[in-house]
Amino acid sequence: PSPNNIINFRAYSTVEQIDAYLDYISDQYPDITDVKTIGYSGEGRPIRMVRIHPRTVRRNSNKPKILVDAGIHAREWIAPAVALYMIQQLVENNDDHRNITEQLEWHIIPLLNPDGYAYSMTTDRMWRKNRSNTTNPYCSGVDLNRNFDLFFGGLGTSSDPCDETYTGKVPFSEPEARALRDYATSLSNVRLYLTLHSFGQFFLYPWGFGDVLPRDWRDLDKLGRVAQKALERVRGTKYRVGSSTNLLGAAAGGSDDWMKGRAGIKYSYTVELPGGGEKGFDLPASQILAVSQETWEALKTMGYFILEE
Ligand code: ING
Ligand code: ZN
Repeated sequence: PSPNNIINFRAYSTVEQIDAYLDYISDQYPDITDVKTIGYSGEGRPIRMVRIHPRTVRRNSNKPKILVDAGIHAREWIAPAVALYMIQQLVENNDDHRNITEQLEWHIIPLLNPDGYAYSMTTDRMWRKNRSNTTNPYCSGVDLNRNFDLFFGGLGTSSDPCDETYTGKVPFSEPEARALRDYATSLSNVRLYLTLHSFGQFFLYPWGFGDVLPRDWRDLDKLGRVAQKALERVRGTKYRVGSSTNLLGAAAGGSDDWMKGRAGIKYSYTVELPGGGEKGFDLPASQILAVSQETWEALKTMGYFILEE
């Protein structure tokens, strides 16, 4: 394969660069990857997914799967960067971790909210939501992480389109949330769901809708701590593990709650990557590689856990 000159993890990628990298992956590694468009954003951008699916291995459609998304929130730029790093490692460096690429299937959506991301690059660095029109002509955007339908409109949400946590009018009003829902529903045997956000250094598991825990919370806590330890080993970065309500306060309608409560994915986590810069979301680009490397160690370890379980 020709060297990849499209992403280098020394700068944050634009939507166009992310698309170009996915095109490159799909051209250069057709035997390992499927790159698919799973839906379109409100402004018509494709929402794309990379499936790591080596043809050299006996193909079994019911392999255990790991579903990862990033960039639900526009300003959390480190999240898509880490997702691209994961894709690069799984596709271009797969000798280091053959078992988890061959015996598991990874489905990675590196940029769920391309409209918001583009807007945060061109116009408003602190933009969080998507860019859809609302009932208020002065305020646009829905918080995609409040648009899922487990306890839609509950604690930690807003029905005011001018707020950062605006739910949208109805559950799944937004094409980006529907794309993720429909893609998850189309897969069988998904064992682990990870949604990459920033910031705060947490492995969060359900429930986010309120102050109760899933019946199997001990299992989620255990895998969270496995990831936490693997991450800390790299360069000492400390994460906390717990339910999102217990660690951050309730926020209903999130994707992690839906994946566990409705899609039946046992292990579902929101990963809050490290912050930096002035506002926390503007982690300097010089940190992308170090954050990606330590996070990838944790996520690989989660892969091995899923494989052995
Ligand atoms: N934080 C999450 C948010 O959507 C969260 C917190 C986690 C809410 C899990 C619900 C479930 O507000 C960020 N950084 O977006
Ligand atoms: Zn977020």
